[in-house]
Parts: sequence; C-alpha cells; structure tokens
Amino acid sequence: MASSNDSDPVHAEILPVGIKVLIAGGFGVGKTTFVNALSEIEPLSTEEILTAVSAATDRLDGVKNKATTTVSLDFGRITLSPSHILYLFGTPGQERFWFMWDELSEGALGAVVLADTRRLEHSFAAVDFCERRGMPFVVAVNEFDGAHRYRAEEVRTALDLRQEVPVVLCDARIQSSGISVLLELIQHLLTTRSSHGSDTDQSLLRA
Ligand SMILES: Nc1nc2c(ncn2[C@@H]2O[C@H](COP(=O)(O)OP(=O)(O)O)[C@@H](O)[C@H]2O)c(=O)[nH]1
Ligand SMILES: [Mg+2]
Repeated sequence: MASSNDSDPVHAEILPVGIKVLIAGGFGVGKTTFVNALSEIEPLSTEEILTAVSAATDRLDGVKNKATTTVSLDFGRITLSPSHILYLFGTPGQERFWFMWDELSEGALGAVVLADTRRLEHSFAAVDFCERRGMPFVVAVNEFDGAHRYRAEEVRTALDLRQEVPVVLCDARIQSSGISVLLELIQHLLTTRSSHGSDTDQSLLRA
C-alpha cells in the first residue's frame, strides 16, 4: 500500500503502488503512440509489418501512413508519483485479437479508451468491454492533425457515455498530455472507489 507522502501529487493512498492500466481503443487510434510517449522504460511492442493478407481485414480507412500493427500488446511503465507506478498495457485494436482482452484485463484497475473522432465507432467495442466488466475508464480523444475538433460533451453523447465517465482531449504523441489523461483516470478511480469501496486483493498487480 502507498504510504503518506506530502510530495505525492496524487494523494491516492487507497490505491496500490503498482497500478495496471489498459490502453484500449480501436485500430489506429494511437495506443502504441500513447504508451511509447509515456513510458520511462524502453516500451515493449510487438509490431508486425502489415501484410497484404491482414491489410484486407484491418480497416485502414482514415489511417494514413500506418505500416505496422500491434499484434499482441504494448507495454510501458510510468512513475506518476513517488507512490504510484502505472503499468500500461496497450490492447490489440483489431477485432481478430479481441479474444486476448479478457486475459490482458486481468488485474487492471482501470482503462484509458482512446478515440479518434473521425472513426469513433472503432472505439465502441472498447467502451462496451469496460462497461460490461465494470472497469472504470476515461475516454481520451486523440486529436489528430486535420480532424474536426469536437467538444468533450459532444464525444460523450456520440459514444453514449454515462455522465460520470470523464472525457478528456489529448495528443497521444506528447508525454505531458498523456500524463494528464492518466491523472484524470487516477482521480476517477479514487472517486469510483470511495463510492463503491475497493477490492485491493484483486487489484494489486502481481509481479
Ligand atoms: N497526427 C497525429 N498522428 C498520430 C497521433 N497519434 C498517433 N498518430 C499516428 O497514427 C498512426 C496510428 O497510431 P498507433 O499508435 O500505431 O495506433 P494504434 O493502432 O492504436 O496502436 C501512427 O502512424 C501514429 O504515428 C496524434 O495524436 N496525431
Ligand atoms: Mg498499436
């Protein structure tokens, strides 16, 4: 358990030190970019060059210049505060890898669902997954260059999100932007936990 520490900007003592977070969302929304920009360790990523075969099944409309695709997961770590280390697990975006999500989400305390407003429907499945699992999540709109800027409330309506689900805007390429998203998630976890109680045994990351 985290100890009290005045230099800790998060003040989240009811959360464990190691916090597993899923980075979810559809294909090409910026999950790998998000994990890579944030990770203080060399991020692990299993990428493969899109083959002609998978190019036929992975929807690339609106995803220019994307030559690689995550086939298993992205993994990164960030020390958010002296007593909160986040382990980021990027989920594979393509439908043919969804069978892995259940296993990946084991022990995760919460999720960031990345969304691209040009292809919001690509993030429906991730929202649905978190809602069904009762996993607290925030939606982070990755503001791609050239994409129309929508207000957070418009995105909430389009994704049919409950009022308590935070919606934030971000740039997945920028570390400080990703950190703001993670702090929003931590805040949301604290709010959720203080209202529902916590299950720390289940939630502690098993090393
Ligand atoms: N302009 C811009 N490009 C981005 C941003 N985030 C990701 N990308 C690019 O979009 C493509 C898809 O991102 P990637 O992280 O691989 O998506 P993933 O499939 O969700 O892991 C890559 O070519 C990224 O360089 C962003 O915020 N702005
Ligand atoms: Mg990826």
